Amino acid sequence: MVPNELIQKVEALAKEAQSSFLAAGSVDELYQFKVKFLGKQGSFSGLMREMGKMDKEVRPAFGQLVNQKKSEIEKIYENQESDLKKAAMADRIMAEKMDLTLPGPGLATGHKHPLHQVMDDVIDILARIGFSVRTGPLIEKDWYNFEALNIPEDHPARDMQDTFYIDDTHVLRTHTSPVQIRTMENEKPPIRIIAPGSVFRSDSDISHSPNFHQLELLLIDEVVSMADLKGLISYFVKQFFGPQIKTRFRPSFFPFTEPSAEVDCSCPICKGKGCRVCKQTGWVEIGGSGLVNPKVLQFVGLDPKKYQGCAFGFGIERMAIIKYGINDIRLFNENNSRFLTQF
Ligand code: 2NL
Repeated sequence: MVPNELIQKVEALAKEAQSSFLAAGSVDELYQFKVKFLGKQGSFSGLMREMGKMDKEVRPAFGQLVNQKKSEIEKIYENQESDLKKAAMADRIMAEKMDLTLPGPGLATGHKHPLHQVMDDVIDILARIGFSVRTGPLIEKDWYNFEALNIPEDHPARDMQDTFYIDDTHVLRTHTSPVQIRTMENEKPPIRIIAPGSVFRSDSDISHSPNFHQLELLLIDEVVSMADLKGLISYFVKQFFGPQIKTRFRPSFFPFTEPSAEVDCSCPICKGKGCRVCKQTGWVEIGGSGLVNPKVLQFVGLDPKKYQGCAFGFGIERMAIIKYGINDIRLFNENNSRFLTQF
């Protein structure tokens, strides 16, 4: 028979182990109790070692008792371990749960190149008041680029240093005027068109690019005057730069217009006070204009006694430079996203 006090000792130890296991708040804590009670140097092993000092008759029953209590405690340990592991997993799932309703990180989307924005804006403004877009070839016959525009053989605009020649009779167009010549040849007045597009001149520095963009406007009807031209351009300038921007016309000369006028507007950057963009003058030059030279009408087979016209031409890069205060035309072609994403 096992003495009562030994039985109580085993049961007290079993109780202590059970309540420790059940009190463990985490798997780690539980492992520490496992080592303490069930490990090789633990309390139950200690009881077994004490058997050596016991009477021979007591040993088998005591050993049985300890083993039975130990296996009960091991069961409790296993249940508790599985409960704690489940709870830990449930906590982890909660903590790592994805909120699928949160917005995504967003895709970096591109946008129109600033030159295309300006091009589309100016086309839009003029299309709304009845002008239609016409396009034409980049490689032009000498006739369309020069002759029909009353630019004779010896004119400085035909100089080798300005024009890219393809062969004796073909050039890279130096302006979009050939598109208007072709339109006047092929369509009947009234003509209200704009010719936007790429043009080429052998010139390259901070304010000149060998390939830039232009937009020219042409209006042909039975009665067209400088008043129509000034009204059109003033309206366009206010639409593009803002309602407070003034327009100024200075007498000038172009072979294809008579009379001709240079077009300035009050500086949209400093509102006319004077700044870097307008070189402290308060005014910036945006393009040229005039009434279509009767000689040009004759060249395309329109009767100058019946028809009159006005025209206006400007550079797209120049418009963008003025509107946004850009200081180097070459930035448009560098594809530097730190420049491009500002617009
Ligand atoms: C400028 C000057 C201009 C025109 C373009 C034109 C076209 C035909 C007939 C008459 Cl078909 N004129 N175009 C007229 C005056 C000026 O452009 O400085 N452009 C950047």
